Amino acid sequence: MHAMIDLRSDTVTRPTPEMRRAMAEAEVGDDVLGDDPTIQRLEEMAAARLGKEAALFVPSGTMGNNIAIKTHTRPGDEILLDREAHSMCYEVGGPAALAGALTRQFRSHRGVPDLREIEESIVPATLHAPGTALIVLENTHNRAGGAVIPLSIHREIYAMARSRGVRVHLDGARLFNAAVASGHSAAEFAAQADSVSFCLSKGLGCPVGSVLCGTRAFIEQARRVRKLLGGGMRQAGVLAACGIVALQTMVDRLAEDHRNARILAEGIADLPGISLDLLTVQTNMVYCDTQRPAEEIVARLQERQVLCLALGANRIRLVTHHDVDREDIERAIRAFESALCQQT
Ligand code: TLP
Repeated sequence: MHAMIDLRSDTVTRPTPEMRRAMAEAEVGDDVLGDDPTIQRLEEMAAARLGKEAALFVPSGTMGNNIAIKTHTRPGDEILLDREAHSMCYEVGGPAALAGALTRQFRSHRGVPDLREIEESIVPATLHAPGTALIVLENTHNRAGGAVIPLSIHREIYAMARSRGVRVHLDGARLFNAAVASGHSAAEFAAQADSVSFCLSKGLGCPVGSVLCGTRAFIEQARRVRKLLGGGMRQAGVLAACGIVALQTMVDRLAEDHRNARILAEGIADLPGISLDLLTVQTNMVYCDTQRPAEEIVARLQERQVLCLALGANRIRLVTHHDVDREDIERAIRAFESALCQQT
């Protein structure tokens, strides 16, 4: 049980005691010079886990996506992505600002893209048209409520993209949530992607870091782009050490976060003034719409020791993670009941 129940994001998790020990004991070196054995170990583990040749430790999921987009494209190329994708909504225009990429957007239904719409949006390069170089997928899909894109859809899109000569980057910030929820491995989801990034600093509990994976040639190029963006880190083995612990100990327990999200969603779905589509609650996120302004409900919940985010005028997001337990979830449900009953 925690004094403040922080459901703003799974990014708020703090390192476990085992991670702190691993940090203290990590063997380190200058990674820009290729000398950090702990980073190298993490990169090898991550590449193996995702079935890729090589991997690159990067400071954040945002940088992982931007490095991937910049490495796969040339300025002016088109990239195709969901209009609700993290790269589109929350990365400060990175694809345009850093890669000079033109973004063409598609719609998805509960996070699941439509193969035909994507295929029809592909533009071949001509004298006039820039041409589509890259498709960006996201799994789990954040703004679709942490929804899992089914493996079959990934496979269809990879096959179609390959046949059209277009590459695919998978923003797998929460790929292990998708894996645990679906019963398929992260490697299966990543199998034919040209690159995939996943975050250590979300449900896996690390303080910092993401890993970008792909072919050896891609990672070699990506390493240069990381340097360009100022993401080359020196004795960052202290951080990579947490990543190793995370991959060893924090993946399977994500199922507990998913159970807690479901309990929370079911607990608040029928409250007056709340509308919630339980079908969207597939992993560790709960999005709901509020009759009253979201900011007002967020403030009322804060008075009751529950933190969450207003992600729209009438939209609230709650995210479960390692640092909230079942008891916290029960308290959060009671806080919701009382916040919604409060007279204005
Ligand atoms: N998402 C954050 C916020 O930026 C919204 C959160 O709290 O959920 N891809 C996806 C799908 C993400 O959800 C995020 C973070 C990122 C990439 C970026 O990761 P960081 O925060 O490490 O740059």
